[in-house]
Amino acid sequence: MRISHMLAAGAALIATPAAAQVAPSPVHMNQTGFLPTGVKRAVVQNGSTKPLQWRLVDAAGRTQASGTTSVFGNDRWSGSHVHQVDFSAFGKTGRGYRLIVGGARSRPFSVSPATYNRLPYDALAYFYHNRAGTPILARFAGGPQWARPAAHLPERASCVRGKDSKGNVWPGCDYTLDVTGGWYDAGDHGKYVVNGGISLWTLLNLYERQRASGTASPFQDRKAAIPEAGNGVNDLLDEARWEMEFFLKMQVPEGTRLKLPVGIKRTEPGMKFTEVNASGMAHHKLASEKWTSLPMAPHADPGKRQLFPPSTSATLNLAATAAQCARIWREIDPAFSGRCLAAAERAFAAAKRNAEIYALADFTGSGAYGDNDVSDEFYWAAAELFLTTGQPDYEQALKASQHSRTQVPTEASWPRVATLGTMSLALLPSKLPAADVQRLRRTLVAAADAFLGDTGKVGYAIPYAPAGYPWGSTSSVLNRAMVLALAHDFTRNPRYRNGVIDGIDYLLGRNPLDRSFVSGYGARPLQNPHHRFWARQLDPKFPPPPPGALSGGPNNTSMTDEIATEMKGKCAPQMCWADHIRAFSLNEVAVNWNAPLVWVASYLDEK
Ligand code: 9MR
Repeated sequence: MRISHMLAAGAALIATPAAAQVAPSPVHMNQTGFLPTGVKRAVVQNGSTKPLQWRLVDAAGRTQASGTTSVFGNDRWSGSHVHQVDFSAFGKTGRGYRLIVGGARSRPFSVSPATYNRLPYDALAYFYHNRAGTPILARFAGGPQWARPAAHLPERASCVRGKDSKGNVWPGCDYTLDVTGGWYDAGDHGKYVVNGGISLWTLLNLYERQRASGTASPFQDRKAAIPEAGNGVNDLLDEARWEMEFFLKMQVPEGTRLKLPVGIKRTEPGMKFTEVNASGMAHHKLASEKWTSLPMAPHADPGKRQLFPPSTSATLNLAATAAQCARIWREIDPAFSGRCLAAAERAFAAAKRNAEIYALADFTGSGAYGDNDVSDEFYWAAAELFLTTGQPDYEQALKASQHSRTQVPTEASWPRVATLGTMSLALLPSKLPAADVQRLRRTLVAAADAFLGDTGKVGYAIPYAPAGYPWGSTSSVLNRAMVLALAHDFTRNPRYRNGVIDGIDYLLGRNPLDRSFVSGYGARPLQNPHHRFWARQLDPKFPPPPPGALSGGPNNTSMTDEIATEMKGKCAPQMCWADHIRAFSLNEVAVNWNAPLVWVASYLDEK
């Protein structure tokens, strides 16, 4: 803080390090420590082709464990020749341990059952910090630096109209909607139904999984610092409801006819618009007319905000999450549950009527979240609606879907959501025949096995070995970890829980950058995310990120910002990252990345 105050005087546009970062260590490991049980690994970069000796010493310097490294060799993901240290057998709780490998010494670390007792709360706090349409109060936000006035309150908008990037003239709509509330998506202030959907599902699924597995929720009322604490409802649900209420407002009013491109998958000049009954669909997003500049507190946003045309994918995101809402709030708040159920059923019917309306309105100022395969969204929504209602229509839609025959699912991501439906069906009681549930569980275990198969291929021993690292790669690791956790629930085989640990260890420091991708966690944490308000790197009047925000992480496949462009072609996949506010393709934060962090951190904190 003090450093940036000194450096930034009169130099607001020169990026200055927000705070000093400690020097890298040659021993790469989870910088927040280890749980007593489960896999414990470190990685060192060393050219030796022979194993190295390692010792684990306690705070007094006494050797507690020792062994030799496994020589992994050249690793294409880190671009280095690496050795792995496996000290899983050591499980003695304590602090101040160090690993000495060859000549290299680690930072002190702890082994403790409390390793993950803060992260679930800090990761969830991300969502409060990014609420739209409400003041963010110091007493909930963790300090006055994160407080800010209400922004986009109220938020009333009409549909985007006029020429898109290809000269198509969008007709707009003749109504405005009150779409106040929800979460900002990421470093920008757009509110997107598609990406909000997987995020909302993930938080609600955490609640449902903890109930299904008989685990006490860490988010019982008053556990989180949010205004709703004390209302008698689980705080995780309170946070999720903030987004759900916004989703309900994004639904197209009854009796609405709109001119939309039907069946067209790519924006092209001269697109044909066809009038359709759009009632019950969901608008794809609410976003600015132009990209706003950085830094910018949400309440200072000068821009015009617009509703974007409804899309089939957004409509099905609404159907799926509103179906979840309907069953979760059934007893907690029957009226809200009823609103959710009605919205979900209307949305599903609207999506069936308008099954090929893709997000094509190509205007600047916001993310596209375009997706021209909505078969997985249909499957997901049918699964959630079937679980909630037991209606045969939804079961038929489910069974007719190609996704019901997937043998080895992939990890979910915002455009690929079939696995979300499978996870819900495998987890929750339903009218599905027991044999079908068992089969779905086996497919998730098969996915988990495939992920574990990747661990052996990667120098840093993580269950993730894509040809290239995508935008938001940290969330791919976490979405895999969720499947691994369910595989552990279903089989009780510890190897799956170890896969979860390998994943989180990578995010918290066992990586070739020796960085933790989570703010406030680890010796070398994320400090300068791409975020308009957590923008201290650009202006000391703005705060740093609060603890618990996850960077999108290394990305060597779509390096589009000015920092990434410079690095392109010069970095191994896991090295294509920079802790810089301008590096939006490497270092943004987003709701769909923090949600699985909440899920996985809560899972690891279970006793
Ligand atoms: O997460 C999205 C990623 O999969 C896409 O490749 C990328 C480019 O379209 O957009 C990412 O989402 C961003 C969104 O478009 C706008 N808000 C910030 C999101 C995270 O970077």
